[in-house]
Order: sequence, then C-alpha cells, then structure tokens
Amino acid sequence: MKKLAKMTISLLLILAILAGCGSSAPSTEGKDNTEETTKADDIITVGFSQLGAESDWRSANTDSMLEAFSESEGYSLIYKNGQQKQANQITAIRTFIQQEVDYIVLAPSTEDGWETVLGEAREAGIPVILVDRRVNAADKNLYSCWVGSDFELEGKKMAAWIKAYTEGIGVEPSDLHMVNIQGSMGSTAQIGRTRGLANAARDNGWDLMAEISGDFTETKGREVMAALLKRFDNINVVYCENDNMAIGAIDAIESAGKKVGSNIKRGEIMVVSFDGVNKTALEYAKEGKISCIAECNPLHGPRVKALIEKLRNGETPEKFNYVDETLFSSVSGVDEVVVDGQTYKIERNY
Ligand code: GZL
Repeated sequence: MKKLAKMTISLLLILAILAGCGSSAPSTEGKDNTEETTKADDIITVGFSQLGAESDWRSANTDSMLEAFSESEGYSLIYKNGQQKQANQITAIRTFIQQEVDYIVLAPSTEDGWETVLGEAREAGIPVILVDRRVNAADKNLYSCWVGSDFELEGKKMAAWIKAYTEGIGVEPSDLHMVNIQGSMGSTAQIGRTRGLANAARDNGWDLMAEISGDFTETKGREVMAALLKRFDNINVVYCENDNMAIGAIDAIESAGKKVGSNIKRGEIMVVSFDGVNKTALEYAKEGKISCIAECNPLHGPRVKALIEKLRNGETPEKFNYVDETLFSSVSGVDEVVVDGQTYKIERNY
C-alpha cells in the first residue's frame, strides 16, 4: 500500500509541477505569440512562378520582382523558377495554394493549358496576377489582371522601321530576303512579334523566306542562324525576336565570313532585335551591328506590386495593363515611325 501511496504522492507532485510550468508559459509565450501573430498578419505572402532564366530579359524581370516584394516592403516572396517547363509552374502554383499564400503571380511560359490550375487557385480564394506573357483562357475571371507588353505592336513598330529605312536607301521590297529567328513557340512574345513581321512582309511584298525558333537563347540563335546561312545565300535581313538570339546570330554570320550592318546595298546583313536589356546587344546597336532594337521593358516588379496594392485596398485594377515602349537605333535615316496612328520616336541615347 505504502508503495502505492508513495507513487500517488509522486504522481500528484509531478502533475502539480507540470501545471505550474503551464501557467507561467502563457504569459510570456502568449505575448511572443501575439507579437509573432501580429507580425505574421502584416506580412503579405506572394508566390511567384517565374518561367525560367533563358535570357537577360528574364533575369532582369526576376530581379525586379525580388526587389519590389522585399521584406522591408512588407512582403514575403516565394520565388519558384519553372526552368522553361509549364509542368513545373503548375506544380509551383499548387504548392502556393497549399501554403495559403495571399497572392499568386504567374509569368506563364506559353499561353495554353492554365485553366485547371487557375481554377484551383480561384477555388482556394487566392487572386492570381499575370505578368509578361498571357494565358489563353475563355474565362477571364480566372485571373485578376495582367501587366506586360503589346508584343504585336512591338513587331509592327520594328516592321515600320524596316520599311522606312529600306525605302530610304532605295531597296526594293522584293529585294528584302528575310529570315525570322523566333522566340519560344506558343509564347505571347513569339506570337505577337512573328505576326507583326509576317503581316508586314505580306503587305509590303517582302521575301520572308523562313521562320525558325531559337527559343530566346543565344546558343540556339547561333545554331539556327548557321543552319539558315547554309540553306540560303541571299539573306539580307535577320529579324531576331530577342537580343540573346541576335548575339548568337551575329556570331554565326561573322563566323561565316559575312558582315552585319545596315548597308544592305553593300552586301551587309541587317540584324534587328527585341528587348534592349542585354549590354552587348545595346553596344552592338550603338556600333550599328544591330540596326534597331524594339524595347521590351522587363521591370514589372513595381507594376505588379501596384496592382496587388490596389487589390489589397479593395479596388479593381484594369484587367490588361500595357507598358509604353520605344525603339533604339543609331542608324540614321529614320527618326520616328507611325503605327496605328501613333508616332514612336527613335531613341538614340541608351
Ligand atoms: C518578353 C519576354 C521574352 C523576352 C525574351 O516580354 O516574354 O522572353 O523578349 C524572354 O528575352 O526570354
């Protein structure tokens, strides 16, 4: 019995101590927890699914997002690099849903195949903001809004510059023998820029001989250009849908013993490009190795943050938010172009 009594007393003593420990904890832990909770409540968590790191444009875009959604700005950004694969981006979005982030930002690799996962985000009550490229979705309520460039307008502006310049030096439209080194197929940037050139070639009677994807990378741009030079001996205009591919293409042209430049009449091969982010490309444009670059501005971080802040304030942002962009060139002869009634001055200092 004694043993039992002793055991009972010890047990009661242990329970008393445990109860005591519990009583002091809530006061300190409670305060800490309250502060933690308060801090956590203030921080806005944003899940950002970036498509990859294929170009200087993409890196600048990522940096802009990371800077805009910093802790000091009251945000916690979860960045996921999709490595050019839509499947990885879909997985990232599902992870953000499980993590119950406050907002999802998606830079989609290509336009198709997003309805299901965007529907899951909507089911979870998480607003989605699209940045840069677009998604093909009949139900536009699958996302709150989009911010980016008008890619077909970029293509139209570049085509207008080509028309103005070549007419100015007296080259007949049918004597323009062009190739288009396209971006990643099915991406909004590729679709728009390709359409801009193809429509202008049709309308002006230019000889658009080939359209082949260089996937927005320098390596692929070099490979594709080398293959095109083997296939055609009369190329005099190379339309590259981004700077990284233009750099690769120029390397291939020079390696084949040909000269890049705007003097088509003297047998030079005219290279034009898009973005205006890569330092080498901008240098080339200053030297005239790239005859014209259509700006594609990557600095969407502050723009996306402004859209999220509108949503946080209960406002309804514009559904589609376009960025104003210009053309960079050091080639004389064209000071402005007019597209759809709008005048675009050529930027000479960049
Ligand atoms: C355009 C963007 C394109 C850039 C490329 O907004 O989607 O993707 O032009 C980038 O450089 O890879």
